[in-house]
Amino acid sequence: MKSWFLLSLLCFLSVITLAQTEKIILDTDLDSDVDDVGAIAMLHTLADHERVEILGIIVTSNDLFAPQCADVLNHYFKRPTIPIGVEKGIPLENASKYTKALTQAFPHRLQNYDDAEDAIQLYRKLLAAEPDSSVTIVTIGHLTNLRHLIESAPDAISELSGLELIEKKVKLWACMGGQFPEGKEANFYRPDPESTKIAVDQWPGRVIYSGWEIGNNIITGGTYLKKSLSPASPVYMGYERYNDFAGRQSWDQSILLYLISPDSYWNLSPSGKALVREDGSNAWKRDEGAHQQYLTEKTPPRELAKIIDALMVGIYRDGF
Ligand SMILES: [Ca+2]
Repeated sequence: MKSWFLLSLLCFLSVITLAQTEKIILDTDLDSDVDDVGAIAMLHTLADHERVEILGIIVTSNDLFAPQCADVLNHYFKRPTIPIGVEKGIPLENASKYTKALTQAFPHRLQNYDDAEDAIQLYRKLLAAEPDSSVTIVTIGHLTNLRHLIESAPDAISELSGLELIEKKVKLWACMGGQFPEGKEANFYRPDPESTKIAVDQWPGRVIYSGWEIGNNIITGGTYLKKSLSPASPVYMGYERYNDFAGRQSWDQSILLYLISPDSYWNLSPSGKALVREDGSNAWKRDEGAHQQYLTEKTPPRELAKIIDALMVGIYRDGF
């Protein structure tokens, strides 16, 4: 009995010791699809259990209510001071099924799109303040703001260029985007394939891609979510407005699950580099000296869906 107890204690302690708190900047196109809402809900569950620290949220979207909607989610999950950045000076619209409704229904700090910070300044400020090689940038949308970070010049925030800041501060770019080993996926081709090509070609460090094929078979946000969430939750309202809990692919949540448990649920491709064409489609070139890899399937998608659904409703198990 005693040895069983000691063994259990050792296993528990090893899980605690191994679990790192990942410093994350999330770059999201919180507008057209609802998996961004699911990913942000999941991120807050992980923050509740100190698996991640959310440094900031970059909203890469032309949706008039997207930054306020991110702010709504941060307020609901009791992190109302998370800084939010947007691309300034762009034409705005509201085509989202849920951003306006959430903004009107729930408390938030930002009253207008332009109350959010400038995305490039925020990216630079957040990176400059962190220790070397400590930040993971997670992109779950298109790459316009990331491209602008790469191309940013030294300024009052940092004497380093954007590329130098990335080299010094970022340990990983975790990217939901592309289709592997070859294909055409929306984050890469719509609406800004030029920025995709620049970001992928010029990125100086390690990249892990979760391609379209990974999240496409993982269906979450259905009946389980409806039963498990309070109707007073903005996550509930988001999924209700989007497709009334008919279930949705989990492209954006998948890269987060990989991040907190990199050895568990997927295999990694051999090292190489994504080759982005002008139309945003991509291929793959194997290269042992390169620092990019993409996820390949290992765990049945139905199992992954259960884990992601649980994390989206706030349930966390040790050992993820
Ligand atoms: Ca997205």
